Formats: sequence, C-alpha cells, structure tokens
Amino acid sequence: MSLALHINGMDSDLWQAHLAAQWHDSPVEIWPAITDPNAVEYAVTWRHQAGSLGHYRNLRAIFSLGAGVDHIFADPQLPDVPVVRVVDGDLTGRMSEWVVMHCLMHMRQQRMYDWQQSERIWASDPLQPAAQDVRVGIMGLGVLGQDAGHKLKTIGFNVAGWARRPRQLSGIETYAGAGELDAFLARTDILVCLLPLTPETRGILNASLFEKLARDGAVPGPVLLNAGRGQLQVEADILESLESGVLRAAVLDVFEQEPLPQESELWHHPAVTISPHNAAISNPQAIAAFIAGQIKAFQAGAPLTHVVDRARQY
Ligand code: NDP
Ligand code: OXD
Repeated sequence: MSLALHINGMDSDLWQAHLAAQWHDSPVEIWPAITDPNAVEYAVTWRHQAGSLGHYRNLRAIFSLGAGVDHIFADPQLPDVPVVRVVDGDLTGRMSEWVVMHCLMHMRQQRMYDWQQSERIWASDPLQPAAQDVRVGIMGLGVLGQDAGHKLKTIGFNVAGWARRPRQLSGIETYAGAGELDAFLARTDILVCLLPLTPETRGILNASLFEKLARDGAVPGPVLLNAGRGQLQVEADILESLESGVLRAAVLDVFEQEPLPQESELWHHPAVTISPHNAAISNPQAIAAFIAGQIKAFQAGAPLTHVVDRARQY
C-alpha cells in the first residue's frame, strides 16, 4: 500500500513530512515521482492535474486536503472511488473566527475608524447598533455555517441561515431552497457565504441577489462576506453594486482567479477587505492526523466518514 500526493498551490514536501510521520511501512510519494502506481491505494489531493489520478488501478479513496471538493470534481476523468473531505475542529474554529471578526468589524464600523485614525479625526458616529439589532444571514448551514452561526448567536447577533434542504437549528431561523431565498435575503443586513462551489451555486453572488438584501437595517447598508469559493461570486457585479450603493461593503477571502490578479480593482476599492484565501487554512498536523485516522480505520474494515455525495458534489 502507498499514498500518492497530488498537490498544487500548497507545500507538497511539508504535507509529505506530516503524512509520512503517520506511517512507518507505507511510502508517501509526491506525484509524478511514484515508484509503483499499482501500489497506490490512496490519493491525497489539492487542485490535482486533471486525469492524473487515472493511473492507479488499485485506488480505493481520494482525500481532499480541504473542506471543499470542487477542485476534485473539476477533473472530468475522476476515478470512481469515494471522495473524502476534511471535517476538522481546528479548521471549523478558524472559519468562525474570520466570520465573527468581520461581522463585528462592520457592525462597529472599524474600517471607518481606521480611516479616521489615519486622518487624526476624533468623531464618534451616533449610529452604534447592538448586535441583537443586526441581522446576519448565512448561506450554507453545513459544518462551517452552523458553527459560525452559533458563535454569532452567542455574541447576540440576530442570525438566520439558508441551505438546500429544510432543517431546524436552535436559535437560528432557517430558510431552504430557491423558494425561500428571497425571504432570507430580505431580512439580512450582513450576508455571509459559506456555500460549496457546485454547478447549482456557481455565480450565485450576483447583482440581482444583492438587490434583494435588506436596506432598512441597523447598519448603514448591506455587507457581503464570502469565504466559500471565488466562483460563487461575480466580481464585476460586486464592484458595480458597491459603486451604486446596492452594497455598502464586501469582505472577500476567495476570488474568481487566485492569486487575485494585480490589475483587479478589488485591491484598492475602499469598501473592499481582502484576505488571501486563508479564512480557515488547513493545519497540516491536524489534517494529516485526520487522513491517517480514516485510512487506518478503513484498512481495518470500518467505513470511511465524510464521504462526499457525487451527485450533489459537496
Ligand atoms: P458542508 O458540505 O458541510 O455544507 C454545505 C452547506 O451548503 C449545506 O448546508 C448545504 O445545504 C448548502 N448548500 C449546498 N448547495 C446548496 C444550494 N444549491 N442551495 C442552498 N444551499 C446549498 O460544507 P462546509 O460547511 O464544511 O464548507 C463549506 C465550503 O466552505 C466548502 O465547500 C469550501 O468551499 C469553503 N471553505 C473555504 C475555506 C477558506 O479558507 N476560505 C476553508 C474551508 C472551506 P444542505 O445542508 O441542505 O445540504
Ligand atoms: C478548504 C479551503 O476547502 O481551505 O478547506 O479552501
């Protein structure tokens, strides 16, 4: 048995070291330097080259190095074996920190006070809503959306969420499916997107959606936070909506093209806050232990967990 690493955009050597620390007898090799393709039973991937997993005739499972698996389903020649994604408390906690931080930053208008500081202006805006008066709406109520929602709720925010299927969550108002999207948007001041990228969600963050957000809230205008995937958003629409006032601000961790091209107007727009796709980075030690634990249990006869539904692609 061996593990093949197919990793682009992350440090393969680092991941090899962390994964190899979990096995003493089985090789952990970095593609394309695979000694014996027939010995490869598991592939660990991040943005792998399309078609490159097709050489392993004894492949038993594909592991994503992240929670998202859109990079795996982008391969039209994907082998028909289970695809496993990361579900890890360390990663989940990091995402909730990012969401809570930016909701607070916008509720408390910290970006404006940063600017005032740079100009040495001493002025307090009388508009200072309490968290309970700010309506946060989370698109995606999976592992990440639920955790962020509960943490926002603890601070006092008025939280609702939207998912594909109906569900009940304590303290969080829920909406489901295309039929309830407009009602969800109409009660949302700060929109947080934690959706996966699938054929159904691609481009969902667009001008017509932004126009449906609440404009009667306690914050000065709708704010968009996206840490799902860049292809969920139409960046031209974000810029246009910021210019026209349909959106007040946007906080983006993910982009249509990554790294964000130097010439993108998003870089210097005063109402845009950018982070380099690290809202919840994968901690190699925690993720390597997660993958190793799964493989060891599977080898011993237990089923894999967090296997992605191929039809839904998340
Ligand atoms: P989950 O699979 O646990 O949750 C996905 C949620 O999205 C579910 O609630 C699901 O609905 C909902 N959803 C999916 N498709 C639709 C749709 N068409 N309409 C409405 N709701 C939909 O994923 P996670 O919470 O673990 O992760 C979410 C995403 O976050 C990842 O796929 C990844 O892209 C991104 N991510 C980004 C990171 C970063 O650093 N920027 C780090 C980690 C992840 P239902 O519950 O009904 O199935
Ligand atoms: C992930 C990511 O999907 O980091 O985990 O984007």
